[in-house]
Amino acid sequence: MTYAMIGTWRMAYEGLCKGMDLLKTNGKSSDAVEEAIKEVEDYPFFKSVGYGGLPNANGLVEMDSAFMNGDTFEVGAVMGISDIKNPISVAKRLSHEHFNSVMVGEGATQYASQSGFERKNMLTDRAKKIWEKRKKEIAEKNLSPYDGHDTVGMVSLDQNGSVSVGTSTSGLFMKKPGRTGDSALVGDGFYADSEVGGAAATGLGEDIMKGCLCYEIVRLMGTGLSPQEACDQAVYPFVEKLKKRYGKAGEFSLVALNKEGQWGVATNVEFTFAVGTETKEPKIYIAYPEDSNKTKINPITQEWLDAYEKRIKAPID
Ligand code: SD4
Repeated sequence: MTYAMIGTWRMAYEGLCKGMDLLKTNGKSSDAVEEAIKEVEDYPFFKSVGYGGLPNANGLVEMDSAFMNGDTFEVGAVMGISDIKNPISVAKRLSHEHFNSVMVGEGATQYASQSGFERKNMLTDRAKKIWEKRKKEIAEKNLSPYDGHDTVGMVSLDQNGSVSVGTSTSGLFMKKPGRTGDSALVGDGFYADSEVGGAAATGLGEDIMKGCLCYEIVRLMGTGLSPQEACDQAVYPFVEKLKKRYGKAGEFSLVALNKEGQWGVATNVEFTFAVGTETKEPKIYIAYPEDSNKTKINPITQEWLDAYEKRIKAPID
């Protein structure tokens, strides 16, 4: 059996490489997802996931994370958890519970610390500075606060044919305390069925959840569509439908992987992602929406990567 892994955004890459190393040596897809996402959560310069994630409107880093095992349909999720180093590990542990497997807010944080998960102040000085600066700009220039948001989502297939998916995010920048998006809602921000494949989402959760997009992609793959066909068919017509009936559509990007290790992506904005398969080393790509409901995908350029590195580490004045 083959193995493969796909993750949202450029930030997925280093974690995905670790996950692929596990898969190569016959590791489990569930462990690959957890290891990969922990790597992203621990890196302080990604300002939308884990340590270094931007805080909510009150200055608190509230995180959402979920895990799903595609063999058993076990789902675990936390929403609005704070001061915990690796929310993905909490979500994965919760997935083993039949009851109390999805937890929110203080209860989630309390559960995690009582269960021995490492506590950590997730607000870095850098994230605090960005937050303060942005708050000032919003007040002075009447800007919309809701940008600077990216979820890491990983889908992985192991050599035993098991598919797992995980997500982790600090959610929308300047979100109201208590707000949650799609990332920890099963079927919206993630879904996995080992007989078919899995999918994960990033973007404006309030709109992604209107289409249950990850479930829809997996359902379409189950009818025989390739991951790319399923992504295209689930996402682009829904964006159009939303524009027509709701008047607008936020930014969405979705990734999918099937049980053969084939993958696909759909997005209505410029979107980077990382993917590795048994035959192709992990690599970063960039995707764009094209006319006629299709996705255009190119390998990332070194120039893009250099500019990105500079941007995420730029001093905050
Ligand atoms: C949310 N989907 O909280 C997340 C945020 C995100 O790219 O992924 N933005 O709605």
